[in-house]
Amino acid sequence: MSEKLFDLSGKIALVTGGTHGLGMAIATGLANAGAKIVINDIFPEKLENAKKEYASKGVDVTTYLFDVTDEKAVDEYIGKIEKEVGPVDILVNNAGIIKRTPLLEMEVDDFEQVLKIDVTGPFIMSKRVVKSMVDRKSGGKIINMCSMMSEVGRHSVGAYAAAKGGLKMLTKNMATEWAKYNIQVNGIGPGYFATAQTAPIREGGHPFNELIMTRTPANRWGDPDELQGTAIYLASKASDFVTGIVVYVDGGILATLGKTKLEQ
Ligand code: NAP
Ligand code: GCO
Repeated sequence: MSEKLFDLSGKIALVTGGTHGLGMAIATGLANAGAKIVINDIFPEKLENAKKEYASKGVDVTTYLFDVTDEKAVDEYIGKIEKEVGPVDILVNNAGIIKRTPLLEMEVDDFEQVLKIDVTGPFIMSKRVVKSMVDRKSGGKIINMCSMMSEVGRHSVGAYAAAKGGLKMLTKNMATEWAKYNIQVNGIGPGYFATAQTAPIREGGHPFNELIMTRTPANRWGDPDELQGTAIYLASKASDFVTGIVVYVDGGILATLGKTKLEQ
């Protein structure tokens, strides 16, 4: 009985920006739990390369080229996905960007681009996917990729923190409005994970790497595959009475003030 709780067989999962990083790890986990995977991206070559990488993991993905902030394209492509693959049961709003610039130096256009992709994108995607779920009376699952920055700030990521804080509250509002359709909306809040997005502050002896070691009780960066269990839980029957929360997968960093080098 318990294995059925986490079984995604017969479900279709759309993971935005799933060509690498956390999105690929989550999509692979959902596939291993039985889901059929669809991903999108904004660069064709990344979709081609990703298809091969997924195949090397034994995962057959269907890929689509569209921007999550382009409402017309999202409407067109969700329609295409429904025709060519099937209705979306699980949406993972993973696509996102970060710009590391102190607020006093940040251009308004850059600030707005971060919010557009990281908050408006999930809104546009969810609104379109949920419209079909409601029409089909199918219920469904929405998972928004939040962040530690949904809870705390840090120097030079003000736009991103505003976006991810907003995405946490958008998650709660989506949960509020869509529960009556049996659609659960939750967030995953990763701590610091080793991906292309964090490479600039993790590699080459960057001092931030040392900060993460002292601030994270687990004393290490997360491995993207360590998000798969939480993603499968939030995508499955096991979480049918869970909605409006953010599950932090962070090695304990949000639980503590940190430790000195002597306490490592
Ligand atoms: P990443 O390596 O930067 O990947 C982000 C993905 O989103 C890329 O595939 C990117 O495509 C895609 N994307 C960006 N803008 C898009 C748009 N307008 N439409 C469609 N796709 C778009 O990030 P990551 O480290 O894997 O993180 C994935 C998500 O988790 C992000 O939302 C990030 O904020 C969040 N997160 C990451 C960490 C971490 O430690 N890495 C921690 C907490 C939260 P291109 O590569 O083609 O631009
Ligand atoms: C940064 C990092 C973080 C991570 C993640 C932490 O510059 O601080 O990129 O923002 O991406 O969001 O949860």
